[in-house]
Amino acid sequence: MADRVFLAVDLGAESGRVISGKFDGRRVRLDDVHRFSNNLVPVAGTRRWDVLRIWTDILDGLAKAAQQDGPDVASIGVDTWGVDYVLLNKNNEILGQPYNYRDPRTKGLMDSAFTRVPKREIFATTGLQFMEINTLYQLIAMQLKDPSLLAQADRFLMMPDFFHWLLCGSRVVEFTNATTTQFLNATERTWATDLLRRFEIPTNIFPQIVAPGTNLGILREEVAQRTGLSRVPIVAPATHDTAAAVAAVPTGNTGKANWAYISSGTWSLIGVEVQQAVLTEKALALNVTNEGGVDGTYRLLKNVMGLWIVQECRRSFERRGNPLDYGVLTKLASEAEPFRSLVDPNDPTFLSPGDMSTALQDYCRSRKQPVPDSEGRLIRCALESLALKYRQVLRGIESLTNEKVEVLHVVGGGSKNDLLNQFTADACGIPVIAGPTEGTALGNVLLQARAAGEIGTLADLRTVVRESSELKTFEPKNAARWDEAYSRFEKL
Ligand code: LFR
Repeated sequence: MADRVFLAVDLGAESGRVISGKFDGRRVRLDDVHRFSNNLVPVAGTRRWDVLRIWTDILDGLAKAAQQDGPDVASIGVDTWGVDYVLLNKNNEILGQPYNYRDPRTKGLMDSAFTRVPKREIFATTGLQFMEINTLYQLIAMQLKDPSLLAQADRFLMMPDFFHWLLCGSRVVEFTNATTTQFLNATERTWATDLLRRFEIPTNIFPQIVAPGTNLGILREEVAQRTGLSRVPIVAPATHDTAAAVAAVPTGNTGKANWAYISSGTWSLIGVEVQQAVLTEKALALNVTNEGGVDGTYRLLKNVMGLWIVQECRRSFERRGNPLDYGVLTKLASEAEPFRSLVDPNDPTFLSPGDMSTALQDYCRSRKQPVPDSEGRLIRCALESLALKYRQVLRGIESLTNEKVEVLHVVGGGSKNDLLNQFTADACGIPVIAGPTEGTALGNVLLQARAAGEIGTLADLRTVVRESSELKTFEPKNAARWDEAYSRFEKL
């Protein structure tokens, strides 16, 4: 029998892909069928996503997949980043041009929101970390700026749900991405309608929430015709990329029970898997988050600014006429002097600065540190600072769970960065297991395979990932130097 093919549409804040996952019952092989860029689009002082361009690329990708694997395609599922949404009116018109979460309209809004509903109450209900990008503040901003759009809205869909709607007409929201909104009740796992009402956000626009693995419908006739695919099922994976990536953490054979993960890409999502959301005062004080995962699990984690800092530095260099690829940048960083200047990667100035290298330099200057004045120095500063931040977050999470993390799995594109992996092992003082680089896509594909009855438990799914991936281990070194750097970092 031919392998069954599950198509994953994996959309990131930098690029999107259509990937075919061929599953033989034991191992899965991924093929990039179509890759396209996806960047925020500046529109008259705002920042948007060009969702129709993304959709066109998805269609092109599906058409290529039809040519390669047509008859074997078993289902299609979409995952994306969190927090962003699309509104439809009752006639299915898209309302407004969907916003990118780095749009400045939510700047400063959190504090005024807390005067209406105290921060502590929002956390006790939703368990979500406070970030300006959260959907809650995006909707509050919309309500302030142009209430007419929300008034016309009939349906709120998260980004992956919107593409599922385009594929099959479903108008539901999948659970994992819904948990990134900061208006999902983490205990009841339903929309936090009381909270929404207190912010005067209409509650009738929020649809049914479905679990990862739900069959959403059949590929629309016109899409089947245009792509050459047959009318295959559309299946929600874990639609939040981080949820899919963590489902695909290759745990199980290290002999170490207490593992943590970093889903490393534009963001670094670092944390542990728990069975229930941790909604304590201490969790609030540490500003950690509880995001929904597969099989009722939660991810207790924190967002760290991640490789966004490096990506944006690269754009700064390019603008200055010095285009360098990531390999070269990492090499320059490896040759630069260690621990020369350190930053807190989560400083709000790094969320969307006009120019990242200037932002890093200003930060160092204002804290009387040597100013990183070359490409190598800037990237070294970013990578060492990320590793130190990981240590800080892990310590915080250990203090919440009372369990010492013994091994750290790094999954996602960022796990290709050997230098950062070594820094991470060194800073955290535990082994780092890097890979798979395709965590999210594997999670997406295998959750579809599971919905098709091909895989049993989450542990079985993780065994498939292990069998299908090349992993690389980094042992910690240079403890004393990193301890010293960490005490400097903590004082920033
Ligand atoms: C990672 C991610 C994070 C989320 C951020 C913004 O791609 O999904 O989990 O906090 O993007 O949506």
